[in-house]
Amino acid sequence: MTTERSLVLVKPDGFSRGLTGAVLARIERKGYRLVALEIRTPTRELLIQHYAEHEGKPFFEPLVAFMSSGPVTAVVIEGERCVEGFRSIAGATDPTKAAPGSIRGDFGRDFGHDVTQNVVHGSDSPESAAREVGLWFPGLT
Ligand code: D4T
Repeated sequence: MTTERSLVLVKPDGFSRGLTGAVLARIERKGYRLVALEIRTPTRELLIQHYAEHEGKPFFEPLVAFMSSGPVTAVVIEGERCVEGFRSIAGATDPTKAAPGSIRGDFGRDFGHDVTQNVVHGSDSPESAAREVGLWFPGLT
């Protein structure tokens, strides 16, 4: 068994469009458990740490500005290979390329090759997940 945890964010576009419930339903339908959940507007400081790997890239500042523009739903999920599994449920980064049936494929909108607003975030590896869960939910054991 390789039960693991992942950090999922319903980004400001998804939250403001009322898609949190639909995202959570897909997570639960897949069999993953919800371990922690909080609605909050992330600070710039948190986002700079969260997106540290992208610092210096042209989309970094717009990404941090967008992600701190309003509430997000931050969720820790748990389940067998849920890091890879949630990435699969989420679909490709670009909502136009994301497969139909995935969250981004079904809900993501195209803003002209700008993929900043793509509804959800999911950790991309178990190592990233551990780091991100620690950042967003420091008290979680
Ligand atoms: P996240 O991390 O939000 O789940 O998205 P992905 O894992 O699918 O994509 P990513 O880490 O490569 O990008 C993080 C975040 O930056 C935005 N982005 C990305 C952007 O605005 N322009 C770009 O060219 C890329 C690559 C979208 C997601």
